[in-house]
Amino acid sequence: MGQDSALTTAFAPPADSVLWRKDFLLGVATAAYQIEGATGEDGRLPSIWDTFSAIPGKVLHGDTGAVACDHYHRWQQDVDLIHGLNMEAYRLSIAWPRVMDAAGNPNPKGIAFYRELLQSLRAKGLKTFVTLYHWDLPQHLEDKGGWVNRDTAYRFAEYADLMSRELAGLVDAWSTLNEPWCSAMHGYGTGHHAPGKADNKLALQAMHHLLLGHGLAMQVLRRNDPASLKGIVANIGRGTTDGGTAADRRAAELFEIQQNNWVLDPLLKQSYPQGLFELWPGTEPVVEEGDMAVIAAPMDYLGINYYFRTNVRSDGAHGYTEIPLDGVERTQMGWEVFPDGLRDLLIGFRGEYANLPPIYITENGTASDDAVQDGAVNDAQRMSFLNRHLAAVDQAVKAGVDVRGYFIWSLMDNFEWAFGYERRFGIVHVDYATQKRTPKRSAELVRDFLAKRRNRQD
Ligand code: IFM
Repeated sequence: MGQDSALTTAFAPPADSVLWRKDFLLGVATAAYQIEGATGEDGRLPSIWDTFSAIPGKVLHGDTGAVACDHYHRWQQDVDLIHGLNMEAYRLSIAWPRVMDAAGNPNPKGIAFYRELLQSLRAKGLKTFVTLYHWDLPQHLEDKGGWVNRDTAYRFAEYADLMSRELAGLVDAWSTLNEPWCSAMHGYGTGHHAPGKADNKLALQAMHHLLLGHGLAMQVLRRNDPASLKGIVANIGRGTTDGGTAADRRAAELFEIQQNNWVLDPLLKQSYPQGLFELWPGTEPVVEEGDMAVIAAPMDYLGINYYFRTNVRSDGAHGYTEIPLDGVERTQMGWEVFPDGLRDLLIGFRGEYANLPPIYITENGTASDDAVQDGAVNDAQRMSFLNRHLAAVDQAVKAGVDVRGYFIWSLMDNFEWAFGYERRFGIVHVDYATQKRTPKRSAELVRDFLAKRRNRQD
């Protein structure tokens, strides 16, 4: 497995690590559909993930989010859990289909759920990072074309308007979208995610409307909740090649262009990267006058989610093909553990984007096949993973990148989309038969570090 065993049993950052700085925020993250369950309660409407996961063969073992971690009913216990782990911040998402009906009217019961949750987090001194869209589009909007339909961007801004009027003052940082790359590419390009369409041209149009929705939402968030931070969360990936030709090197560049620049260039440079259309000719989206300026509205922060590296070579035409490397450490997802990628991408973005906002690492973590044994879960591989990625963040900070916090994905094991419940990303184990939560060893180690940091005199 190639683990660094010296790092697996402890969480002890060096004295000069940014992790010791009390203003470097440490927290945990989740998302509504992955933990809440209660998909038919209190007026919640169906989402695209309810529809998609009900189709045989779309999700491993036929799992759905109908119950998930039953967080909708157990949220008080979960807030205590987060607080008990000494976390300083909690990143969650709001389920759009829970808070608005199909005519755009508020659903008071759904809104009350999030208001009470946020009030309770605030009462415990936790900072709240709230994502408006973590993939659970109301099905009635997908029925009208979903993100391929420009109108969805305007509906999203209405939803952002409602939420920021209702919840103003309870949110420290709003994020409009989580990982638009996944919504566009997996939702409309590969079809691996809801709504399951598979056409790159649709994916590019969906991305444009997602980003337009982001820009429109930024305007209403600024108006309704001026004191909060506002931004977006992008998933980034490292692309490298073990091939020796110029075409292989260009393939690695193209990989990163579609993975990173497709999202970051419109936000920070007001344009789509040309390499995207070299890779996928004929997929240029319809862009109306003024859209790019709306999309590129200044942000208070950029959320970065990082998980792995992809090795590619030229496909012999104008694209890349993935060539998995042998002998590297991989997670339960099959993803390569590659902390240097996070450091190198952060440093690269700092050079590439003059207007790069302050960064929060809004997700980083690993899945492992964890089981409770004698009441405990020894997830040594996870602690090693977290240690090495936090060290990579520290290196980026020392190189001048303005990173202000880090959220572990995830608080607890949950519905891992097309992989259902088999893949376990939590620092807290969930027994889905009983809903018992058991903090894993990594959770205990982070908890103890946070207590030490809090009590340190400096
Ligand atoms: O579980 C997901 C999350 O919803 C979005 N980012 C990646 C995680 C792990 O796949």
